[in-house]
Amino acid sequence: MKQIIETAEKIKKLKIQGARNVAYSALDAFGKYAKTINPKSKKEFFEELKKAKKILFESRPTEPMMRNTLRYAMYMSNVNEIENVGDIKKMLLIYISDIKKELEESKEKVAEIGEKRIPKNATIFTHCHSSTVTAILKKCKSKNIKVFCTETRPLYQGRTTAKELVKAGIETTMIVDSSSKDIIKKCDMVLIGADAIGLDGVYNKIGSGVISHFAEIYDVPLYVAAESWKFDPETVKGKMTVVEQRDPKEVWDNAPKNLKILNPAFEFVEKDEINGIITEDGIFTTDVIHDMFRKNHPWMFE
Ligand code: RUB
Repeated sequence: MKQIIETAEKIKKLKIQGARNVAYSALDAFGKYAKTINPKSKKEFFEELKKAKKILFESRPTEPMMRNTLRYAMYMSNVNEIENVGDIKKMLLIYISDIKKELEESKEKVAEIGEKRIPKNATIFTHCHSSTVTAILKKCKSKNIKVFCTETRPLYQGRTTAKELVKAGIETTMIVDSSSKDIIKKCDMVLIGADAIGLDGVYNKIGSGVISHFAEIYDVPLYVAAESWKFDPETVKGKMTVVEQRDPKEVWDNAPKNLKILNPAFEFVEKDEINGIITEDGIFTTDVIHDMFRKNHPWMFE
């Protein structure tokens, strides 16, 4: 279980961040763990995997992409008549590698679709670090776009975005999170990623809810770049998406005793403030996205 615990720790401490990177690492650790165990039966094998899955699930509660990919790998390798543990193991590893390939391909599809939505010479506002968003923006290099990115307090993931875009030769300006309002007003589009897609909107890095309010007020279109793997099927079954609360020390390490600090990692973006979710299957409004997921990914709702 060592590699599972270590990976969960890295995810928890944000050494691995962003929904997609979290899903990749969890899948890798899951596969490596499956290789090392020697259970006597199919039942025992899946019981061991369930324990590993639980540790990874608990590392960050607002990450349905990770949960969906692990769920899918387990579901697909279990839903058959095969009893031989070695064969099931092989099958699980093939599914894991296929899912990783699919995540790469779907990111590329989102990037191709998203690129078409961005006009030439546009000024784009983004927040935090989303590898899906940066994949779209990098494809727009020849369109002479300009990007404003937030620093993203308290852990500054915006610096990862800034580094990536500057390296790609895109004119990028970093702003402090609290100066977002006046900058959004000047932009042609807000483009953010998502950690979770629910029935009523999406969850993304804290600050996204304020950004989306101002985009709405100033009539700046807001798009979310996120694949279907990020849909949280639990929301259909009645649960609310859980917003991860992070260590107050990230905000102020030596804070005065008795000071209360709140440090939620994510924030809800209401569906009415989203012009479209850019997925691998096309751009959808939040009203139809649930039906689309149900049609294209029925296993999610099993
Ligand atoms: C990252 C964040 C990203 C989404 C999407 O938060 O909010 O916008 O995870 O990322 P954190 P991607 O740094 O807390 O993980 O598009 O790469 O899946």
